[in-house]
Amino acid sequence: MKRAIYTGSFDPVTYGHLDVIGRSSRMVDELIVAVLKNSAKTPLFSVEERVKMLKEVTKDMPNVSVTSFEGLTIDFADAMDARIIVRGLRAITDFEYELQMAQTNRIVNPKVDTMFLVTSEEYSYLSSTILKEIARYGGALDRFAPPCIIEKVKSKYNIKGE
Ligand code: COD
Repeated sequence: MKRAIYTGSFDPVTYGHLDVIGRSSRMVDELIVAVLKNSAKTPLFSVEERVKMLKEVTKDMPNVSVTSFEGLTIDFADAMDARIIVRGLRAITDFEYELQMAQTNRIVNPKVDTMFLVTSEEYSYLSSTILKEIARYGGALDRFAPPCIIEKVKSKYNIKGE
């Protein structure tokens, strides 16, 4: 049984995340998508809201489950009996942090490997932060996330639907 975890803030989930979820879920038997609790960042959505949104957008992916976790990613991988940590790489700016994290995690637990998926070209610019920034200024969001997510972002910012 090949089980992987894909962790992140997902505040909120974007088409970039969904692309990584779709592609990696086809490589493994089971993919656990997990929202980190108590991240240093101040989130727009609560952990529960983010889990709910992820569940909604992955409901047609039978081998994908969604949960939340606290603490270190590597400990969560161990607790889930997963041997693969999935991460997405957008630009060279992601690389330094991701390399450091992957190497540290392998020192802590050599049984777990990090698998990097290079972003699809159309999502290389995309992050939850960019989405929220555009939302704040009332820009069009339809290329960034599924309609059900955009609706929730708009209601957080009190933006009326078109
Ligand atoms: N295309 C491809 N990949 C993407 C895209 C995109 N457009 N957008 C995001 N991604 C990838 C990111 O590169 C990342 O791999 C993943 O999706 C999640 O992204 P985010 O932005 O939602 O979440 P992050 O990166 O802010 O969250 C990272 C954690 C908070 C989960 C991370 O810091 C972590 O694991 N922390 C736990 C503590 C820990 O174990 N620390 C490590 C010490 S070595």
